Amino acid sequence: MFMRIDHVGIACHDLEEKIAFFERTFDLTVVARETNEEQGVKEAMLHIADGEGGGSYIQLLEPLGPDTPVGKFLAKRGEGVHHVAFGVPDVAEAMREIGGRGVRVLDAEPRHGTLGSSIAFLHPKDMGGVLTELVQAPDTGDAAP
Ligand code: MC0
Repeated sequence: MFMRIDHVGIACHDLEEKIAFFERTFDLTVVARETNEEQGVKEAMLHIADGEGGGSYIQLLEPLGPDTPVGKFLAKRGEGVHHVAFGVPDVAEAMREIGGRGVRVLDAEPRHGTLGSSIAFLHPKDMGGVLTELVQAPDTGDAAP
């Protein structure tokens, strides 16, 4: 079901400062930036590698406000790994299968994710304490609107 690790999401207070750190320390390059109002974040994707089914990235996340998922996470836990995202061939199918195995799927339907992807989240309390995201790359099927 999981094809690869699509990205690791890292919560931060200052996106520009954290991008500069990752660029100068690891020679990574920003390949996309986006403000996602629905998810309450401003984010940047830094490319790591390409593989079968799509690339893998570090995703830096700055909250748009305190009452957002990343804003609440930062207030409670401080900066650090916010979620791990797995590439799947069909996000709707993965939601159905994983949901049928007793894991809470946080989205009723796939949502718009970065780089034109379709995404859904799994509850961290059912995933060993790790907020988990399912990602369907846009070229593997129909992306969410
Ligand atoms: C919260 N908890 C986490 C967590 N966020 N545990 C691990 N990793 C996280 N990221 C834990 C809290 O510590 C708390 O545990 C419990 O979950 C409830 O948290 P809460 O602070 O009371 O907040 P809730 O319940 O209102 O919401 C938590 C939940 C929410 C995970 C359901 O944040 C959510 O729906 N997240 C999915 C959407 C999201 O994160 N979007 C931002 C990334 P205790 O033990 O203290 O009770 S958007 C993104 O990444 C897009 C752009 C993309 O990739 O394309």
